[in-house]
Amino acid sequence: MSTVPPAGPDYDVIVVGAGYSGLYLLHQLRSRGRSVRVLEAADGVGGTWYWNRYPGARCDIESVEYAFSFSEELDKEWRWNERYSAQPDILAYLNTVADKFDLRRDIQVNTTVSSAGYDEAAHRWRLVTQDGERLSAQFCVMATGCLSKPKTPDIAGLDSFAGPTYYTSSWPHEGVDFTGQRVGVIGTGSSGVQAIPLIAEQAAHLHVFQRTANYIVPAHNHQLTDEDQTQEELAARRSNALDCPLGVAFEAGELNQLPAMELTAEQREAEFERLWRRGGLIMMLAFPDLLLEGEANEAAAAFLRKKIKEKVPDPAVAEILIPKGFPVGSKRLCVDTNYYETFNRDNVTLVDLTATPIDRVTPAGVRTSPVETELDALVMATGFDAMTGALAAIDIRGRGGVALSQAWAEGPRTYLGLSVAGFPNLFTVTGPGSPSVLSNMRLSIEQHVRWISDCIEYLAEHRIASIEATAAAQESWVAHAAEVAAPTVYPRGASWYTGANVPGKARVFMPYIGGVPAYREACEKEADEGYRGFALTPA
Ligand code: FAD
Ligand code: N01
Repeated sequence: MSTVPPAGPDYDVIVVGAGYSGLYLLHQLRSRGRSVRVLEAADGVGGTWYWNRYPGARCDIESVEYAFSFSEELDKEWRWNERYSAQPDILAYLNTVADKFDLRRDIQVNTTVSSAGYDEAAHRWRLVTQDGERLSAQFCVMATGCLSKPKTPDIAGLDSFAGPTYYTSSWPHEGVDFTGQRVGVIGTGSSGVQAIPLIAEQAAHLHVFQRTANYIVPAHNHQLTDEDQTQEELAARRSNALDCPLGVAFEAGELNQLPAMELTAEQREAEFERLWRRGGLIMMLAFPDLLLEGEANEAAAAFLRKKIKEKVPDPAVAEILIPKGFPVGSKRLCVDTNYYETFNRDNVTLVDLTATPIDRVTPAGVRTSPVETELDALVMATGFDAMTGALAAIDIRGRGGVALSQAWAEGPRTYLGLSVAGFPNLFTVTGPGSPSVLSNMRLSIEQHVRWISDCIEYLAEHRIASIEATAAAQESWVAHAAEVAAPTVYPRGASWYTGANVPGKARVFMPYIGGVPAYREACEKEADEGYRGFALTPA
């Protein structure tokens, strides 16, 4: 019996975050008899889909594959309207999930966790919220999201702008009407690429401030019918997705298996064209060697450059839109609807920040050397402190009071992206070191939630008080993850995958590139063999 009195209400598990991960964790853990409290900073559920309400926000994993797979009843009750659903539909879906499985009664919204410390004697996590509320639990699961902590852009004078500044990552719920306004958008990653075409349709004039041109493929979004989402179709897709490195469904024979250079130039072109017409992220899998640095990757880059020139007749504008200096895929591929066509409009100006960098934001607008662009509104599509940002924002202390930020000073180190040595009874969902953002996140979230729930059940059955990744297992996993990433293009780009978008952040390629099937096998082996990579302390 512990001598440390529980601080505040005590649970089996506290989950931080109520997006896809937090919702499914609550459902799983509660149905296995655990007492669970979910703490969420927002005033509603949905995570990513609660916050990112900018015009054009939608998924780029097909809706039917982005939907939870755990309930046939839910499948039957919900219908997706589009191949790639818009944010309001996905948020409505997640709210339906919360209602259908009666989740809200255990979710505490408007609650930001500011610290979490491990009480070694009691084997419990003690959490404190921004409002000073204290709660404790045997296990703490961080379902805080990989793309949930907006990055603070390093642009001088940002606060001095006289007009409104909107962040795509925390867009006003009531929407924004840009009619008649001169609008500036800074940022041309996935968020900017989705928002820019729609803002251009509304604004009097749109100025797009581009620092890096991205590789972009078309969505070819379209309406879905009931036949697209029968139970048989969903089952087939889910089963196919399990075998795909990215966790997305391809039918047998749909993907070419030959290295790019074993085909003639015409055959390669035809293959790229086929996937371009299909639309979406499948372009990344056109050739098995595409994501290795070399000729295959350069062939893909050449194909995408050609497409830009076809879509944008003004050669000077097309040249600015052509990505330079990094391989295809090393920064996340964007998926668009009407992005390039937007730059053919008379009311859109593309500002090349590599030629004229932003000097500062002024009360009147944005000054790039040597001109000042006057604006009525500014939109920041400047991205996230990805994968570690939301965790770093919480003062997390493990054994001996060691801070997670200290343990990760040189980049995140985890065992399987699920657990950190020195931080017993703490789990991370889709953490660094797991396929996470390189996969269909819904699939990877479900896999993690089941693994964590199984593990917690095992510990209860075997009367184990604490579980902690061993330093040896962690180091071996970190080394393996680095080894599989090394020959790929991923570590090369100055991307958020590597922390390069946040000044001062350690440069480490964070997700696991070994693929969903190999990763799942490693997790299953760990559980099947009784958690040999972990130290277990009996109660
Ligand atoms: P999140 O949805 O990020 O939820 C985390 C929650 O934790 C948030 O609600 C946050 O408020 C809360 N939180 C964080 N810190 C604290 C704290 N200290 N205290 C309390 N609460 C806290 N992935 C795909 O696979 N396919 C897609 O098409 C896709 N599209 C995307 C589009 C956008 C615009 C973005 C930004 C991401 C997209 N992603 C996509 C990735 C997406 O983040 C995941 O698919 C998924 O939604 C993540 O769910 P989650 O529950 O793990 O995290
Ligand atoms: O963020 P980003 P995002 N001055 O980091 C620029 C997911 N997602 O929100 O590349 C000028 O990709 C920055 O320029 P640079 C998806 O995983 C999915 O768009 O650093 N510019 C870049 O252009 C995605 O990858 C969807 O040179 C500055 C942009 O801002 C991830 O979320 C939709 C700057 C940031 O791009 C993040 O996407 C949306 C500065 N100081 C998001 N600072 C789907 O389609 C930054 N930039 C499903």
